[in-house]
Amino acid sequence: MNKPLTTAESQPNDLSQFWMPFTSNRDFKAAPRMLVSAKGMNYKSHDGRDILDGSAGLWCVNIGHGHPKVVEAVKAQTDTLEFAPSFQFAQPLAFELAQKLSGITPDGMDRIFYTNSGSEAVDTALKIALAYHRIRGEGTRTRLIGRERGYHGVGFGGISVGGMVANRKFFGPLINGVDHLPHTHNLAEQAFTKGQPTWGAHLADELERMVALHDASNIAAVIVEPMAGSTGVLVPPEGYLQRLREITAKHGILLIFDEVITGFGRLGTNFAADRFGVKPDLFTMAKGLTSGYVPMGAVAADNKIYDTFMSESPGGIELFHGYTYTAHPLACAAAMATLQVYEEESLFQRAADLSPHLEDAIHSLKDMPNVIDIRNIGLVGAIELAPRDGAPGARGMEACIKAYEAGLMVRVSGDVIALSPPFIVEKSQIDEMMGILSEVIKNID
Ligand code: PXG
Ligand code: PLP
Repeated sequence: MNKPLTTAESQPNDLSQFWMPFTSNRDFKAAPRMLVSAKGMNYKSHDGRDILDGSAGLWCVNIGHGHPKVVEAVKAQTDTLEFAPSFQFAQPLAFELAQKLSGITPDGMDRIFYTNSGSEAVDTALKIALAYHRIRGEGTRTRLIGRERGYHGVGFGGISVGGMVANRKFFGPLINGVDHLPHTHNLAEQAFTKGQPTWGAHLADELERMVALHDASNIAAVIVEPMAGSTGVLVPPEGYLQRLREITAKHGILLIFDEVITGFGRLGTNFAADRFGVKPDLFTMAKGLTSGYVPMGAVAADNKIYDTFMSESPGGIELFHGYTYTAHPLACAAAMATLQVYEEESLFQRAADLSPHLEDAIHSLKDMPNVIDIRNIGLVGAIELAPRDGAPGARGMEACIKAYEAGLMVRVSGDVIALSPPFIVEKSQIDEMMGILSEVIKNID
């Protein structure tokens, strides 16, 4: 029987129905942190306070909140065409956006497959890799290689190649035939490095061991985040990504960069591929694509991959994959307007220009209590706190809550505090963030 819209069990202010993601529901619902509006660099909390956005929402709101150009574009699109199917039909913005995107993707990576999130983009990239090898007659290439401490979203593909234990351990055997490269984080060798660590490129050579073990003819793809974000900001060692590129190319293995966080200016360039001068075969994007105003993700593929599907598949549908909301008109409108804002306000350059200031400011917290590492690249910074005995993550979570109470939103992963502000941030606001964080860190034991 249909329930009426209001029932006895849904009272105003009843928080029990929304099962919150990646959150302690019990702790949150006992002491909620509710955000009710946002503009520019600030959220407004339910108790009327301004909360400085140190994390661009969840690493996505690169242009800042409530930008009128994107807001207007989405409103206008709603009036014109709110939905159109992308299976066997299409709407023009999908093509216009792909064309615009191809103007900023690395040369020869001009083919765009849309999804609705980063997780879907990861699944899509892995499926394209498998299908690509099969369609060109190398269907034995099925093995996927991820990396320890990798985060590739929460789909079964993403958690299989991902390497965050808590995200994997409850979910059975996952997908078959996956190996993991070692992660590149090593405090003894790298603590308090500014920018890229010099130690660690040799860890890419582990891929040669995997090739020796399995044979290249069985390996489809390697997927890594160029800079690992979710797992606590792991900056790639100098030469590491170049080495992965050399080894994958040598053995005919596709290299997939997961640029869900690093894409769209976060490292001061269009993509991390540009920053590090390494071109993958496929890469994912999401978050900054629409600055989070409407959900959207995408995969960019090397033209040769798309061309192979067009020339080698027998006719009819070339790739049996897609989402109801692939190329959703509102998402396309948000992305078009967001890309325009990036361009008009030179925001990627602004992120690059602010990077030295963030670096100096964050490294000034070096001698605070319990701080065991500080790292940074582009407009990303991280402060790693020592874990409490027997309670890893507790100190980090306390820092997150205390910062919020003091008017600053940060992301915490375990005991790592991550900062990734919108690119419109002012230097004075970066300083304000450090002021709050230093008080917070001083006041937790
Ligand atoms: N790949 C990477 C590299 C990501 O960072 C995803 C895939 C999944 O995207 P979706 O849109 O499905 O969430 C991500 C997402 C954090 C944090 O605080 C990071 C993400 C999401 C939420 C929180 O580190 N990254
Ligand atoms: N489940 C059912 C029963 C469906 O009909 C569909 C789509 O038609 C899906 C899942 C997939 O949904 P989406 O295309 O939004 O990913």
